[in-house]
Amino acid sequence: MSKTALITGVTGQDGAYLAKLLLEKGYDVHGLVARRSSDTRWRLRELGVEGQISYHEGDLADACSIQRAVIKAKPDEIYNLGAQSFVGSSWDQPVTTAVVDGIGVTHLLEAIRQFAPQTRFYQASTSEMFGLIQAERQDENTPFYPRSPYGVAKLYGHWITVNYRESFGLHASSGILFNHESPLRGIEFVTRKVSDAAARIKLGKQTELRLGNIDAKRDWGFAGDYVEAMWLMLQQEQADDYVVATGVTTTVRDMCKLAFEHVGLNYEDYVVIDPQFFRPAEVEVLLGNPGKAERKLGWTPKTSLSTLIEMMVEADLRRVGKE
Ligand code: NAP
Ligand code: G4F
Repeated sequence: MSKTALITGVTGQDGAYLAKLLLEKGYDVHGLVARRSSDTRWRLRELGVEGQISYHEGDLADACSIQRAVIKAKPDEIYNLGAQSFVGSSWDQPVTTAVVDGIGVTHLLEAIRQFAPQTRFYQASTSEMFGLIQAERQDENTPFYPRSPYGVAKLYGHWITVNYRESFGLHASSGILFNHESPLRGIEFVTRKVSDAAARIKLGKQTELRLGNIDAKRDWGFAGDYVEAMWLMLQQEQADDYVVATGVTTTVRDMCKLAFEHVGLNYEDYVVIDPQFFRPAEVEVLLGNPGKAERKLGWTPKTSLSTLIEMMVEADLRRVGKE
């Protein structure tokens, strides 16, 4: 019998890649979709899976809609990927971020506890919880120190997941994922902002790229690799928490260099530092230790940063070329 999965955030970057992976594995895939005034399913169309998913209208802030989706979909597995996921916006919308990224997790866990206690649960936790890092390489035992309303909200989501596992025996796992990117990444995130700008500048459609703190360092991987780790977590007998990362950290500056070199340009000729893109409190460096995911899940990242950036720039060259 095929399994059923419910994905919140199915229209996002990770939701689209995960939906594709689960469909390839023979799952019946359901997606929670929030009501919006314009189309949000473009990523699902890009991956050719839009018509293969059953959609449930709902919002993580609305407990009734979450309960209804869980009762109707009857999922074996729930992947909670829905979130206000842009760190920068979390200072402008701190309460929405807390409700959706924090309380929204409890809405799901309560629905599972009351109506579907055998359902396995994945929570999309984040390396942003490490924030002001307390160890050079962050793993599952590193203390947290979030630096944004987003990080604080996600920390609540992480601990309520651990708490419901320990309190009620739910199969609830928290994946502490470091930054992961793809051609489907939102344009507001720095890798995609850079790949899009490199393509536009190359094609004569833009003249400069305005960025904030280019000395910040991130551990960047490919989203297509990371959704595999999410699935693996829910296939384990015991629920647990896992860091998913590449173990390599790179500055925004060097990532720009890779993108611009790919189109034969020097980033220094185009990047302008603009104070509006600096954050009230910065996470200067993130570097994950994925040893536990490697040992227990048999998961390793397959895509290097240079391959990932090339993939993103090539996709943006094709897209911008058609505009
Ligand atoms: P994303 O592209 O921004 O997607 C977020 C998804 O959440 C979208 O489908 C969005 O729907 C949905 N959403 C937003 N508010 C909602 C609400 N109130 N109710 C229901 N759904 C809502 O994010 P992503 O990069 O795929 O990330 C997936 C998850 O992993 C997020 O929880 C993120 O915080 C977490 N995470 C991401 C990374 C990373 O590097 N990508 C790393 C660690 C953790 P619309 O399309 O309608 O806006
Ligand atoms: O691409 P970013 O906006 O991603 P950030 O803040 O690391 O968050 C992403 O990864 C988290 C995992 O660690 C996720 F939880 C979260 O949902 C999201 O997916 O910024 C990366 C770095 C930051 O240090 C930022 O200050 O790039 C720096 N940066 C420099 N100039 C910029 C810019 N970031 C953006 N978005 N735009 C700039 O112009």
